[in-house]
Order: sequence, then C-alpha cells, then structure tokens
Amino acid sequence: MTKPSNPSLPMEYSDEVAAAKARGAPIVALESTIITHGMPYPGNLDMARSVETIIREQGAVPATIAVIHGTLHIGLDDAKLEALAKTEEAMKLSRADLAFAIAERRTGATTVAATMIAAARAGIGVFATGGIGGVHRGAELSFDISADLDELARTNVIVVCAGAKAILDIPKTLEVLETRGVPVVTYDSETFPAFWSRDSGLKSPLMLNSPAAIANFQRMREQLGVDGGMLVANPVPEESEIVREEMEIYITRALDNAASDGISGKAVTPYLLDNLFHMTEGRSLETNIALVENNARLAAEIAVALAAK
Ligand code: PSU
Ligand code: MN
Repeated sequence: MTKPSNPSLPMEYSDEVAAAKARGAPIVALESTIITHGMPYPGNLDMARSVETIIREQGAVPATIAVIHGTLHIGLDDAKLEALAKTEEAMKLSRADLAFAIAERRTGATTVAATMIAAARAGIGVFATGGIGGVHRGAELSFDISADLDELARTNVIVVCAGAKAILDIPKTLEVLETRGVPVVTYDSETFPAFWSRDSGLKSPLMLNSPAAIANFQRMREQLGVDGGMLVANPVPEESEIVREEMEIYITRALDNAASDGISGKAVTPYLLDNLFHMTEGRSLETNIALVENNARLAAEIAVALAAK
C-alpha cells in the first residue's frame, strides 16, 4: 500500500530575499501583525515601507512575513505589502494557528511567535519588531500570557524590540523570560525599556553596547549549544519617547475600558493600542513608528555583524 505523500509547505520567497539567500547576504525578518492589528491604515503602510528602506540602507535585506491565501511569504513585494496593510480580514497568527491558516488557505498576519517560527524555517536569524507580547496585568486571574515568551525560549532567532509595552506586567514578563532561559540584553542602557518610554524603572538583566558584541554573544550561545532566542531591547530615541508617568495615566484608562467592554484573548492587545492611539491623539502611533524604525536599524546592524564571520 502506498502511503499518501506529505504535502509540502507552500512557502514563497520574494525575489529580493531569494537573491539575498543565494549570496549569503544579511537578512532581517519583520512581523506583519503590527501592520494589520497594531496600526491604522495608511500609517501602517508608511511604517512597513520605511522600515524596509532603513534595513536596506544598512546593507541588509528585509523579509516581511505573512500568510496570503495559504502561502507563507518570506518577503513581500510592494503590491502585497499594500494589500496586506489595507485588508480588514487578516487573522492574527501565533504558534497555535500558523499552520491552520496555511492548511485552510487563509490570509493572516504573523505575531512575534509566528514570525520567529517562519524566520527560523527560512534560515533567518534576526528579526525586528516593536514590542513583544508578555504577561498581561492581572494574569494571575486571566492567565493571559503571550505565546511570544514560549517561542523566545525555544526558537533560535534574535528578536530586536523596544522592550515590553507598559500595558503588560513588565516585572512578571521579565521573570518568565528568566525562568525560560531567554537572555534579555538591553542595547546601550542600564534599564529595561517600556516601549513608548525609555525606562521601565527596572534594571535590565544584561547590557551590551555594540552590534558586534551582540553577534559575538550569539555565537557563544551557539558554541555552547544553548538553544532558543535572544531578546534585544532597544530604547526608543529620546526625542520620540512618551515618559512613563504620562503613559501610565492613559494605560490605566485603556485597561478600564477593556474591562468594561469585556475584551479578552487575542483582541486585548489591538484594543488597547487603538484606545491609546485615540487618547494620545496619535502620539502613541508616532512613537510606535519611531521605535520600530530604530529597531530595524539595530537589527540590520546585528545581521551584518553576524554575516561578517
Ligand atoms: N507591538 C505593537 N503592535 C502589535 C504587536 C506588538 O506595537 O500589534 C503584536 C505583536 O505581533 C505581538 C503581539 O507578537 O502583538 C502579541 O499579541 P498577544 O499579546 O495576543 O500574544
Ligand atoms: Mn494574549
């Protein structure tokens, strides 16, 4: 009896990423949930394009990752990027449902967790995002802990972010990362950043101040055979930050709104981000864009440093 053959994974590289892979050029993965669920159109498209440009300017190649009609795309051309930025239908994909979207030929954006899985599958070791998911405030009751944390513990990708959003419980998020053995390295700062703010009030577990040092640390982890990702936390540039005390006022209000509207599960993060956007009259979005651009630059520098063996 012949066994049914396994279906192969429908994975497609953009021309630019395929060429970069062929010549061994540095590549930086980018997530797409930030485009579909993290920012409104057209600011999301402007952000997605400018982040790609910044990575190219540093001598690396951007690979935005998304599932489109069941194909896992590693790198999107401009037409696909624009269509994704406009769509209202995209699923928000994590480890649990990335393969579901592919199997069911759906369209979905990848979170940090799903982007790490796709990047590792595509042989891409560096990834830039805004903020990671983490332990939500009140998680002791809701059990809401992002799958991003488990993914960081198991998948070998360096994730460059601006820390954790202060809508989360940052001390608990750092505790989980420590328990799971994820190195948390702050770039050129003693304190762990809180996304819109440069300082969460918490000391960072580790600090390094050059892309070369980060690349070297990663090589030592590989030499030791230590699996899993690394979290690089890059504080938002000073001129774009919203300080913690001010942000805390808006966050408290947004959390109250989420509770009274009965928001739960996957909808929580997008709901809070939208609330904050309105409360800050768009300033939270400007800061969000600035920090993603800043992370893209650092991620490209790290990818370049890793390629220069
Ligand atoms: N940061 C943003 N906007 C976002 C996210 C992060 O500024 O939309 C997304 C990321 O894709 C992250 C996800 O992986 O939120 C976490 O969602 P959850 O808390 O449901 O795991
Ligand atoms: Mn969650």
